[in-house]
Parts: sequence; C-alpha cells; structure tokens
Amino acid sequence: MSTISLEKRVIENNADFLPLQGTDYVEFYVGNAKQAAHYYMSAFGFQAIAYAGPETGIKDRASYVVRQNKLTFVLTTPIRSGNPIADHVYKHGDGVKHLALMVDNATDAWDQTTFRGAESYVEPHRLQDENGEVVMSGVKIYGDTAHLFIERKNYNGVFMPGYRAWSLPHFQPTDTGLLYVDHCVGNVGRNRMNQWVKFYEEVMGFKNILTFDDEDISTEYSALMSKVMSNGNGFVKFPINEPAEGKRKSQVEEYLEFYDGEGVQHVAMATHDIVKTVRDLMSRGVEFLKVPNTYYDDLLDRVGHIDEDLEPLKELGILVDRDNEGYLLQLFSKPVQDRPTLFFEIIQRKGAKSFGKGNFKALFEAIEREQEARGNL
Ligand code: TYF
Ligand code: FE
Repeated sequence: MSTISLEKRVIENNADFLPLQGTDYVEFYVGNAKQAAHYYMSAFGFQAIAYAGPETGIKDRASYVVRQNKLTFVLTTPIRSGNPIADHVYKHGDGVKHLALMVDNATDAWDQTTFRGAESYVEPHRLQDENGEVVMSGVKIYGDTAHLFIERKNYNGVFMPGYRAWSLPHFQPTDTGLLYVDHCVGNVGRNRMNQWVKFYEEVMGFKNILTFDDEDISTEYSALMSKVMSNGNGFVKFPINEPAEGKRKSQVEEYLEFYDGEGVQHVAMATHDIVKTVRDLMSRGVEFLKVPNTYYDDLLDRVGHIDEDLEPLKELGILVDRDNEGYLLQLFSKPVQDRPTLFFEIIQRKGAKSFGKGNFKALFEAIEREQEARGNL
C-alpha cells in the first residue's frame, strides 16, 4: 500500500480509521498448555475447539483453543527451550501475550496504526488452508504484549489455518454462562499511563471515557490511577492502570515486580446471570476475593433497588455498584497462577457502563489482605 493512498484514506476516513468488531481471542503464553486448557475447560466451562503443534507441522510450540460463547482463549506453550515463547514464560510466568481484535481489513488496520506511530509486531500476512483465508497483522503495546488484527471474513474453519479441529467427546463440561470479553486491563509503570492513553487515542482512535485518580482511589488503600480507553462502538475497552504513591505498596507495583514488566492485569468476562456463573465457578474450584460481610449492611442504601436477592450476593461475595445509567454486579478471582499477576473479573451489566468505582475501597482492601498474606505490602 503506498503512503500517498494511505494519507488520502487517513483524511477521508479519519472518523473511525480502525473499526473493530470486538475481541477475536485472548492468547496466553503458559508453562503447560495441555493442563491450562484443561483448567479453562473444567473450571471455567470452555469447550475444546482446535489444536496446533508438532502434529500439525508447528515444531516449537503447542496451542490449544477453547471457547465459550463469544470468548475464545488460546493457550500456547513452548515445547523446547531457547525460543521466544520459552523466554517469555521464563520471564513473565503465565500471562496474556496477544489481545486479538476482529477487523474487516487487517492490512488496513496495520497501515492505519503503524502510519500513526505504532511499532509493528507482525506485518500483514495471509494464512490459508482448505477452509479459506485469514489475514493477520499486529502492533506492539505495553511490555511484551501485542494486539493482533484478525480478518476472518473469508474463513470457515474452526479457528485458523495451522490449527486442526480438536474435541474431547467424553469431556464436555457444561457452560458457566460466560459470554464475551467486557474489558482487558493493562498495568503499566509509574508515570506511564498517559503515554499509553495517548497511544490508544492517536494510534488506535480510542477515547478516554473514564478516569480514576488518586482522589477516587484513596491513598489509604492499594494506590493506583486508571484511565479507561474505548473504541468508537464501545465493543473494545482497555483500562490502563499505573501505580500511585500510597502508604503501602501498590497492587500495581506488586504485579510489575512479579510479572517482571508491564502486562495484562485482568480480563473481565460478561455473564447474564452472575449468581449462577459465580456459583458454578466456585463449585469447580475457582477462587474469588472476599469482602467482609459488613459490605452488605448498607449496600441497598448505596445502590438502591436491585432485581437480585441480597442473600445469594452476600453468600458469594458479589459486589454491586450503580451509575447514572444503571447498575453492575462484579466479582474478582484470585490470581490464576502462582505469581500474583493475572486474574479474572466476572461482570454483569444492568445498564451501567462504568467499572465499579463504588467498590474500589472494599475491593482494594480485599486485595491488600492478599498482598499482606504474601508478604508484599
Ligand atoms: O477494570 C476496572 O477498572 C475495574 C476496577 O486492580 C479495578 O475492574 C481496577 C484495578 C484493579 C482491580 C479492579
Ligand atoms: Fe475491571
């Protein structure tokens, strides 16, 4: 694509130069993908979808694709030392490597973002098999993380060329009601948040829809600042956290130390029935943060009427917050690996477009108790 035609397209189509259809998949680099895939199936209710590895001609890794509704996770592990995936796992432990975004045109997405200053992660290239074609490209973001742009409109296979269908006919754990990625949060270094806000604004065409500063997040508690970035249609939201000065060590600092750099802190997954989803997840061994029972004493005074019964929310420790447009219910898992790094959020939105600011105090106190137990406060 010539620069002249790109400049012309930039001018003609500046309104939404990077149309995104949503999150295509989240790829994790892990120490043992076979077992990680089993965890997401058995504990979270994902289904086996596809596999790539030595048997499919890929010699340095194994990748397992699991899916639940619109959520697709790829678990990738190195099968030898001395390759970039092995180095990534050695440095960071298990974590998110790729936040893949669904686009209509992966070549244009790469042209538009690199033209605006993104550093290329992978140039646009075609992947083909008997089921059609996927075009993929990518740009680097914070730490060793990257966005992939996935164009799959001419593809009918189960996942992508290079993968073969994978199923476990005798192991099909039931769904836990998880539907799609609501948002993915990045932890960045001290004074680095605004740099990444600028990246999402200028390079990706996102807007800053919400800001939490150290006023909102009292320095008594695990101190951080956060800005929520959203794309034009609101399907893709990326809050960015940075540590703030506080009385104790910020939870973001703890993450940066143990992840050995910037990276994805949490992936929020939506459900239409959080009580059922959380009950299912707990019964399968997923561990969640717990707020004190006193959180529920004045809950209805704070948030007003809600459709749900208070008792199950209290029993499961589900948090509730309200904004001008409605309310939301949310709950946070403990870290899902031994390093205090990545965790998951389960969220049910009932009109609210916010992120649970009213819960920050109770949530951050719960996180602090965990930090303290780890000796990292
Ligand atoms: O995504 C959010 O902004 C909320 C709030 O360590 C939040 O989920 C922010 C920081 C954090 C945990 C939750
Ligand atoms: Fe969140």
